[in-house]
Amino acid sequence: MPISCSTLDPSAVPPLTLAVVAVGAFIALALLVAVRARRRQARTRGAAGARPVGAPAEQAASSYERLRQGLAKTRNAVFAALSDVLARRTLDSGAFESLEEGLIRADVGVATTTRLLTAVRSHTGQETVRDRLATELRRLLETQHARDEPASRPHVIMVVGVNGVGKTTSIGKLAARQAAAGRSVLLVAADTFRAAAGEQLGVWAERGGVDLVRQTHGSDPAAVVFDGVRAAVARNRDVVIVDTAGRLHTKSNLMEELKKIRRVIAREVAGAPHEVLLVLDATTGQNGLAQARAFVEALQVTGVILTKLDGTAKGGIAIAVAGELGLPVQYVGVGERLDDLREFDPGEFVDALLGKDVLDTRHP
Ligand SMILES: Nc1nc2c(ncn2[C@@H]2O[C@H](COP(=O)(O)OP(=O)(O)O)[C@@H](O)[C@H]2O)c(=O)[nH]1
Ligand SMILES: [Mg+2]
Repeated sequence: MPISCSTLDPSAVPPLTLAVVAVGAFIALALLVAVRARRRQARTRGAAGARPVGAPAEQAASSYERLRQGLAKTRNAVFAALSDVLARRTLDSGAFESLEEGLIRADVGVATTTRLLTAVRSHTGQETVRDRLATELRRLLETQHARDEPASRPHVIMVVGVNGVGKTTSIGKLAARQAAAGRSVLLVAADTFRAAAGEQLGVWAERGGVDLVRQTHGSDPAAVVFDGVRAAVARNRDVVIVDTAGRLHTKSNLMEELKKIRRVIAREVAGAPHEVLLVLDATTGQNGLAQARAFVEALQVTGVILTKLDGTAKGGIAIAVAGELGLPVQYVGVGERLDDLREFDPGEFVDALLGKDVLDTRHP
């Protein structure tokens, strides 16, 4: 039987039934409101948690995390053992010696370690040893010039260093960075000494979508550079990066060859090379530093790319580069991935090396 309106007429319904219906409706309404509120809350949380990969804040965090991971060996082998000393507020002779030994073990170098600790000891105030050391490290690393953005075109970067330190790999990563920043890049394969070097650079050029100038194995490197720089001028390229040979054991004089390349570049582009970057392998520690001096003397090196920080407990070498060579570290390599070349940031580096969470074992 169809329900007629009169069935729902309040006057026709007993008061008790009316009350039950009203309470039921109220409960249903309250439940609906609660469920909606929970859904809204979950949506808000989900949106924050599911920020798309590559969003700036997340990229910065993961990028710092990679530096932290790269420095993990140094942090755990050296600074974690010193956490007791770092937490103190006074640097007595025992603490001084432990810290001195630790810094030298991390390859900071004797002279730089002494300088740093003298400065740390002279601090007055209530800061912890860690904070004083961090301040001095930052001060030392920041005495170097900030990197200038390429101003003239073409901006020529010459990359030098001994075999196997990571020149070609770093150039590949650097080219990709420049291309990603919207600059047109041309690579010059002037390591004509090793048969595979040109091909290796070719692979990186393809990967980064940039131009490459190379000649056959054994060609005169200065002639390749001449061609390369001319091509960059003709094609109006923003950045030229020159890969060079790094042999040390042959009769021909590497330094003379590199000086000649430098002269060719200077002749073709006024004010060039704008940067001469020396690549150092962090795993070779103080030996690498000794080799570096020969390049620094011969070539007016402007900065250092420090590679393979991820493979060593001697990450303090970055501090020695500043303290002993007086050169800015421009980039650090913390792995073999394309994005594992990072612009060096003193504050970030010091934090990653001896941050307050040195003993945080969640990040081995
Ligand atoms: N783990 C690690 N390996 C690197 C890094 N940079 C370069 N390499 C590796 O070092 C080796 C030598 O690199 P290469 O670029 O050929 O050195 P080059 O002779 O100086 O040109 C290669 O196996 C690279 O993958 C780095 O930052 N971390
Ligand atoms: Mg090479």
